[in-house]
Amino acid sequence: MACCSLKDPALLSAYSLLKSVQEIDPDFKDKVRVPVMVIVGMQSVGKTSLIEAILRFPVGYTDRNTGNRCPVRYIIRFSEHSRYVVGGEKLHNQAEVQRKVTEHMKSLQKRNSFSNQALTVEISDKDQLDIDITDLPGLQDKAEQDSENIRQIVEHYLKDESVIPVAVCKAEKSHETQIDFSMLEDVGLNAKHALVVINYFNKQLGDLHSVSELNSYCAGYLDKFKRVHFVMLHFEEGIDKDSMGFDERRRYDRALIPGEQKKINERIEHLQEKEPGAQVKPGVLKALGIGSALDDMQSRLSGFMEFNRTNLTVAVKEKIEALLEECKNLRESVDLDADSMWQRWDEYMLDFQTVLKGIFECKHNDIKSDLQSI
Ligand SMILES: Nc1nc2c(ncn2[C@@H]2O[C@H](COP(=O)(O)OP(=O)(O)OP(=O)(O)O)[C@@H](O)[C@H]2O)c(=O)[nH]1
Ligand SMILES: [Mg+2]
Repeated sequence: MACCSLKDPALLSAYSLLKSVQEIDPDFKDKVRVPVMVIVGMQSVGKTSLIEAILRFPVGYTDRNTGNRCPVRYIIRFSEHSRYVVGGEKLHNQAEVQRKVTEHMKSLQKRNSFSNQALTVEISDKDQLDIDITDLPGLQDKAEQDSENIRQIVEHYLKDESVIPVAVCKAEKSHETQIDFSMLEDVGLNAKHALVVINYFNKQLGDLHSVSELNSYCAGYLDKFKRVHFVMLHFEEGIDKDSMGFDERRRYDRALIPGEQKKINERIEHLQEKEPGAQVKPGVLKALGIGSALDDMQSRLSGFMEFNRTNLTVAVKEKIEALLEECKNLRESVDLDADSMWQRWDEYMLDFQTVLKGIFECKHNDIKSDLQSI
């Protein structure tokens, strides 16, 4: 499979369309399994920050006491025309998107309810990339009062065999102490299918003293998981993103990917100075940074479409034929009714003519008899 076809925007857009059709047509759901890509992880590991890194503006509703109460599906598209829709409501700008998502979460919180039903957020803009991804509420420790409700939502998504999970975890000292991953496996995460994003990499990267240490730290994870990426979704320590206004946050989010990459490069240069001649392994280099994780996420969706091209084409063709047949039947039934309506109208007009004729004849006879009587 050619590399560029793995991130084909046409395939990614077709994927979103298929998924939306499937949501409104249960019949189609049985015919073809379109996977849903979900972001899963413990609370506050940076799931929504990953979405914000894609969007390059804030959407998150982070409430330390309650967290998200339902999944949020983000349909993100590159387009020449800006379009923002949340829960079916068309909005004017990005700030309104954040406000609507927050309002939705607050209204669930007010009713003290949780929901499996995803809030759909559609964002099209000329600086967006193509992706369709669902942000799940963060899992909590068993002692927390909402933990069971959230667990049920996450399990509901993970039990679907076709799910593509993006598991976000906080970087630990080594892959061996990465215990939050086993908590995710407890709720049904299949490590083989998961794309693992190790966030909070700043701390670990700062603690590594040489290129060899970086290579062996990452190699531990790369051996354990099939697809893993090391990212810093908050690359500048000491900055309080949560207290920023919308515009300031957007500036931060826009600078995030290049800023993070710059920081990674500077750190590698520093480690190389300490260990002259040492090279970061290509597999490790490829796994560093938010950009590499986003590439991989897009490739998974595009790859699904490419791999299932034949099945999908057959299913879509069958669906189109079934819809055309339905259309034909509908048209015929309308035509039939129209015919019978015309026939009734003709009969009515004939009756009307007969009545008129009768009246006229009556009148005529009356006049005739009147004349005769003169
Ligand atoms: N220091 C540091 N903070 C981070 C990092 N990633 C995210 N944060 C911060 O952690 C907090 C939670 O981040 P979110 O992205 O909302 O986490 P989440 O996983 O979506 O949280 P829930 O939806 O509540 O489970 C925010 O204040 C982020 O700014 C990181 O890599 N380093
Ligand atoms: Mg979140």
